[in-house]
Amino acid sequence: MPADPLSSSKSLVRVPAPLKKPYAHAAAGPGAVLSSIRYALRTSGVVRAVHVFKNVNQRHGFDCPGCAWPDPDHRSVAEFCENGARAVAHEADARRLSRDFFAQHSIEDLRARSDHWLEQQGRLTEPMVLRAGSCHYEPIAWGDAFALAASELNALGSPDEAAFYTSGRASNEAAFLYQLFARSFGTNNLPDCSNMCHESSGKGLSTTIGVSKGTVQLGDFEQADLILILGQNPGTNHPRMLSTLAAAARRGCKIISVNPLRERALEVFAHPQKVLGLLGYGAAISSQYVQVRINGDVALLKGIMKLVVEEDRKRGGGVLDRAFLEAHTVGLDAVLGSVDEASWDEIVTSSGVPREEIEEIARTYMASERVIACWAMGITQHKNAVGNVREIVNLLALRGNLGKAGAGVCPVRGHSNVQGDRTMGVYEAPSEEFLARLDAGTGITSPRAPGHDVVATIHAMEGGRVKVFCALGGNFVAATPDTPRTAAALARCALTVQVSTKLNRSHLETGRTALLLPCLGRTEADLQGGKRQFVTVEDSMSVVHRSEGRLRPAGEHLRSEPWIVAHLAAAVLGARTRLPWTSLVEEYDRIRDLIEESVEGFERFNERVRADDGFVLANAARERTWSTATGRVALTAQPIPHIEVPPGALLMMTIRSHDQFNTTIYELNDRYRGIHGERRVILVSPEDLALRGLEGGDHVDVTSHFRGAERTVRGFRVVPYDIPRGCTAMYFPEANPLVPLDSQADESGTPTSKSVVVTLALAP
Ligand SMILES: Nc1nc2c(c(=O)[nH]1)N[C@H]1C(S)=C(S)[C@@H](COP(=O)(O)OP(=O)(O)OC[C@H]3O[C@@H](n4cnc5c(=O)[nH]c(N)nc54)[C@H](O)[C@@H]3O)O[C@H]1N2
Ligand SMILES: Nc1nc2c(c(=O)[nH]1)N[C@H]1C(S)=C(S)[C@@H](COP(=O)(O)OP(=O)(O)OC[C@H]3O[C@@H](n4cnc5c(=O)[nH]c(N)nc54)[C@H](O)[C@@H]3O)O[C@H]1N2
Ligand SMILES: [Mo]
Repeated sequence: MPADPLSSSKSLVRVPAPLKKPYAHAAAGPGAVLSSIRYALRTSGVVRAVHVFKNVNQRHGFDCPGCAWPDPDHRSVAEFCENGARAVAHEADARRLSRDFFAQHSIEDLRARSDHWLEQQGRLTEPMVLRAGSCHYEPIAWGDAFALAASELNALGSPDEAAFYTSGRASNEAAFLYQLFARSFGTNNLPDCSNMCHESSGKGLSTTIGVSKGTVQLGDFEQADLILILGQNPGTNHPRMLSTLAAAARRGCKIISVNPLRERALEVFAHPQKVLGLLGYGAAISSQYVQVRINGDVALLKGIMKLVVEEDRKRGGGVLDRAFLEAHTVGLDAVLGSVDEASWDEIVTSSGVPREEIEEIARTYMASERVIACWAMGITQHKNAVGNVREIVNLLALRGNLGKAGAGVCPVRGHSNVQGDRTMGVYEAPSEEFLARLDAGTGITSPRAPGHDVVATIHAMEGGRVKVFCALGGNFVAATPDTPRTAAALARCALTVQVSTKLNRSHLETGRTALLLPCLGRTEADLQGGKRQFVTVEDSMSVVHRSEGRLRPAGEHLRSEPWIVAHLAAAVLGARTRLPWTSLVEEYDRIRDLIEESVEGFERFNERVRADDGFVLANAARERTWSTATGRVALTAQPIPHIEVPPGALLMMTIRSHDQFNTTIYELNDRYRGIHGERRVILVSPEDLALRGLEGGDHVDVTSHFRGAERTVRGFRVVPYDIPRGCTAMYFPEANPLVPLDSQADESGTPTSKSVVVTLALAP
């Protein structure tokens, strides 16, 4: 196999040549596969690696923990991508973290290490405790760990002084038990990673089309005439989506990408499976690439709508889908008003996209009968993020692109089961309908007062109102905004509990006492009562299916997430609960039976999920039934947002590199962007650099500005990059100390990680 020329580069920061001509090497090509195989061999060893790759996303294998993109009905032998392979290899790590490791390394010592180093130390193998005043974690027996948690939780003045965080990798079974435990304990404090991710999509969609999820299925991508990709970088974050896009492009479907960066994998792409057959070839993905300004999406969408409406008027109808609009929507006049009001000056200045380019998009949109809009974090992490989503709905509705084959909305989820966790009730603001059904099915009496989301939890810890913090996976302190502030908030807790597979920053920024509870990962066989169990997950398109690990667990003391949650619940609730917690986890069918009784849409759960491809949850909006207040799609007038960026300042977005999964850093490279060996970088346009007298490779201190407060990170290297003037990008999580905790999206509360106002100064 030919080596990938970019990944073999040894230079520290490879500054990419101006991207005037198309990137010559196909993304996800030979280098992609080679690099994940190399990574797997290094971390897992040959036998384990082969075993792992054979079972990813197969019907009787485990669900890839990489992302939430669905599996096609016709799976190829290896239905995974480079990054999925890497996520899997990272979990199947042959290295072990023993009690000796913790005896050798104090908390202070570990704090001084990089996140990359921490995750590279191997799998956690036994429960550990950090006792008040101690500098080292020490082993603790499972039973003693639960007793300790129980005594701290039961000593609280109120159940609302505890918060239970979930990261989106937890299975449906684990998530269901977890929220059941929190609500049995007496609180809705169930913050989750969704609060920082697609919360804005959920809010925007539930209030417009009446469901909080996407409406399309994989089959719709085979019928669409146009796919819009807004604020999403699938080449890196959802590589298997590229297969779907490439297939669509090959049959003539238009694909328009809207992004401040020219993400190479969206421009050119080669199919990794073809590469395995030594056939590597590339195909143009995007028919049009629109380099919008950060947060210029509403202006751009407004411009497209303006042209669509004008054309309809010019032709005397036939462009707008009047039949759909009259039968299915309310609020059209308000939308038309906002479209008429917007001036071209404002549209072009705010979007940063020339009028001719917007005209080209509008022509393609009007020539397409079936349009899908996909989006991710570039849309959801802004102050006006919910408005962004509503404007996407407006655009689609104008031509009836909702609830019909080959058309609809597709918020592309991040974590592999983040959507399922919500379906299972991991949500701080559940509806009365959900709670009533849960209570009827389980016999508990759920609290009704809404709980804290992620940002509110941090505030409550700061204020001493939350004293016990428990996390089912994730890396709370690194993933949340304002890192030092969040760390200080956690330090005020009496107890922090982390259920984890690998060491991370959140194990080091703890409460007075801390528990580290090691769990099985997706890839590992989960034996209960001598019988191998499977769990279930829900993908981005509402398909619920099985996931069953095969590997020998990384250690004999590891327990499954459902087991840990159930035993914690039994210890904490004692005689206060009538639920048979420990018996539920002896046979997971029993958990699923309880889910069937307690959650809408899970009739005959155990039977249906045993079908080869699982089953699809009903989605009313797909059938043009709108569960909104009016029973119709709510069209809304969205103002073009204006973020105040003072002269000299830049608008900064935090983005993911190729070699990371959220806070887990696999390697220090970002191959498709040509950045190697360094993550503490800031991407700036050559014009903005020249204005500031800066050059590529310079070290700068970056300061964010919000409501008069300043936050600074030091010594980031400047990379000249093809990015609109006035815009800049840095990596998540290195840039999180710059993201102000109180800068949140309206309605959804999502931290505005894609619009941070910053200034640069040459580092002394
Ligand atoms: N390998 C890998 N896969 C992952 C993850 C990972 O870290 N690594 N994370 C998972 C998770 S939890 C999630 S949520 C998804 C995230 O998937 P993405 O949303 O694709 O991830 P980000 O890197 O945050 O990318 C945001 C993209 O939006 C663009 N963007 C930023 N601001 C704007 C804007 O204002 N307008 C527009 N139009 N574009 C904008 C950025 O340039 C970037 O291309 O990926 C999931 N999959
Ligand atoms: N600035 C900025 N901040 C962001 C974002 C951004 O774009 N910019 N994105 C946000 C988004 S979209 C998200 S989803 C959040 C992510 O926030 P989180 O979900 O909290 O973070 P992750 O990095 O995905 O969590 C990684 C940790 O999960 C643990 N883990 C891995 N597998 C398992 C498992 O099977 N079980 C258990 N129990 N633990 C496991 C490992 O210990 C690992 O260290 O971050 C958000 N933060
Ligand atoms: Mo996410």
